[in-house]
Amino acid sequence: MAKPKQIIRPEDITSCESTQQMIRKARKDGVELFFDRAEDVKPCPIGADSACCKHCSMGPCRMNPSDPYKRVGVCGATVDTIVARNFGRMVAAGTAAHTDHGMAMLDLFRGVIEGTVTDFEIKDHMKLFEVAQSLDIETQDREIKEVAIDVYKELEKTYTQVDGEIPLVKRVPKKTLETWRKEGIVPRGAMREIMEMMHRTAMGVDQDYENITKQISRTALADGWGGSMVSTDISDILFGTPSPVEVTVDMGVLKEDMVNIIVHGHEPILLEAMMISADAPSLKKMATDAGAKGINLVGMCCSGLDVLSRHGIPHAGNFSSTEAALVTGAVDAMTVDVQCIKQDLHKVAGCYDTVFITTNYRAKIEGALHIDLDEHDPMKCTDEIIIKAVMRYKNRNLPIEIPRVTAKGVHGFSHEYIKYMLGGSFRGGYEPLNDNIINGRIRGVAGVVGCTNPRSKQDFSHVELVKELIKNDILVVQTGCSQMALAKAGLTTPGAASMAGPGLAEVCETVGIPPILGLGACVDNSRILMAVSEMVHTGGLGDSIADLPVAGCAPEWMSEKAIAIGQYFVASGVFTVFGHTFPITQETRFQELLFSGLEKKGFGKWGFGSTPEEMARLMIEHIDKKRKELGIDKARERVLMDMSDRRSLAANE
Ligand code: NFS
Ligand code: SF4
Repeated sequence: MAKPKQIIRPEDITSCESTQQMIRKARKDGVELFFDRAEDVKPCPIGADSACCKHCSMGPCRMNPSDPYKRVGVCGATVDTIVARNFGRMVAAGTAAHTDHGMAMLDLFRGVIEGTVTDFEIKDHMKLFEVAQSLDIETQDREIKEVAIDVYKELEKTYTQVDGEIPLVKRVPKKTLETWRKEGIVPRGAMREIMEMMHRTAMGVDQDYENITKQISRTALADGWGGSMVSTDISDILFGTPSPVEVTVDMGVLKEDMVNIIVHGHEPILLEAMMISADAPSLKKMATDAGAKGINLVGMCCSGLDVLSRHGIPHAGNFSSTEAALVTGAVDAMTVDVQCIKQDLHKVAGCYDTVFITTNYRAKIEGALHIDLDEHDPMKCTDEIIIKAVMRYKNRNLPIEIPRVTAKGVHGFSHEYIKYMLGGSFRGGYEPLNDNIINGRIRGVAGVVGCTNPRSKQDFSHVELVKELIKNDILVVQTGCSQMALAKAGLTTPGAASMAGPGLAEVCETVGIPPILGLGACVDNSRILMAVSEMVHTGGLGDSIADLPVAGCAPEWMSEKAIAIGQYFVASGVFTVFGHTFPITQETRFQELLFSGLEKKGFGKWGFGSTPEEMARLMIEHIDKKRKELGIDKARERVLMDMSDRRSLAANE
């Protein structure tokens, strides 16, 4: 007799209360979610260790993960070659995703400059001029349009240049750039690097894992300092650089008496256009005529984070909650563009009569309604989406259950704003941050970013890790689904300083900021690169990014994009820890190179932790090691001593 299937408790699947509630509802409704499939579809143990190759039809060839050097592929490829090639292709895919997204932003920018796109404009002139100056483009006494054309031409090289160095490396700290030049890994143009990565990892080409690793770094750097950074800069120029804004998050942002539209995906243009449509008097009237109180636009995943940072649009949740939001039955339309969109959203939407629409020609879903968003007339698409959503509202006939869970928090930090908030408008700069790191109030800075994954309890590692870090006086910067995990947990408020260590709490209270700063979508990890570069340029903390007391982590990652991000942080000099799984065969020379060899060459390195405590420990140890190398470890001991003296004085008073 078949063993009865074990039912896992929702509270063991996710820390997110609203998602737990919706898992229960889905079970009652007989609707399958990806959490269920994560149980049914066990990961292939050989694939999980990346110990197989299917790059040609002499294979697929499986290695022996428990004795990795016992076997080679039919062509003779060793396990090091195989794992390095697989890793390289993940980086190429992740880089392609971010750079193609950046390319779409550049297309839009070009349309705006040429006047073929008329619904958007250059909104942030100051950012345009700053970007221009960082590229050595003359701005003095020049028209906006002239500068914009030059910025466009220069940034296009990020993609198309076949030789030389991508333009944004002008922002990289000198010593870091020297390390790259020495190693021969300064990216030329993203298209070239991705192409070469794919070529070199094909059957019978590059079969030296160290040489492959150089191209892995070069490709990833074309993402971080290329495609992703272009995407952030252009989005800021067109839609405005974010500044702190209070936002409501979690599934309770859906409203039973409104037309609810969720926008999920990655390119900000869809939600920006939706905002314009949702504001059109005729469409608003259509919604109220249908008996609704209005149109309720809500974001999810990175699209949501973009408009949450810029406009304070409410956010319903991260990657693991996208199906769950549909289970509420309250979503009248869900509209998606590219990346991280599960194919079964279409099916789940069907179970609840939600209109599910794809909008990007690159990303269609079989059977789903496609309404193409053309940047030359974006509202044609978004108006139609709203009309369809209103129709669905009018014909609602299924019971609705919206979790009554919301949290408020402050988001929308940028490296520019960090500069301003620390120094005030007259003496904006990173000196106060560096000073507080040097004097030991702040122990270091950590970037906690990345996805959620049904194979890891949703949000749990993000929240526990960040709590541990701030408790240890480490200032945390965040992006992506991780930022949303902390937002839902209510920790992105200035009040969260009470959970921070005494030094960090003091700084946060003085400046009036949370100890956890949300910087936006995953492409906005480029803001973290800019922030760490500013820390180096400001001085006192070494000459390269690798000298800084900083660390990064993606505790619940799932996407190839996360691997590309991890690698560009490592190549830039940051110790980067991943959680729950890592696509590598243990005890191979490739692993040794990634986890320690790279650091000896002046880069960062990878780390792995299976629990949030272990990840925190690795990060804190690294930060302390860097403090010691900088000779600032004693200052922290003094400051902590002072604080405990002050506290015992206060207690005796
Ligand atoms: Ni980043 Fe954003 Fe989320 Fe992961 Fe996907 S939405 S780009 S890849 S899952 S953080
Ligand atoms: Fe096997 Fe080599 Fe072909 Fe890979 S490239 S499948 S290791 S024969």
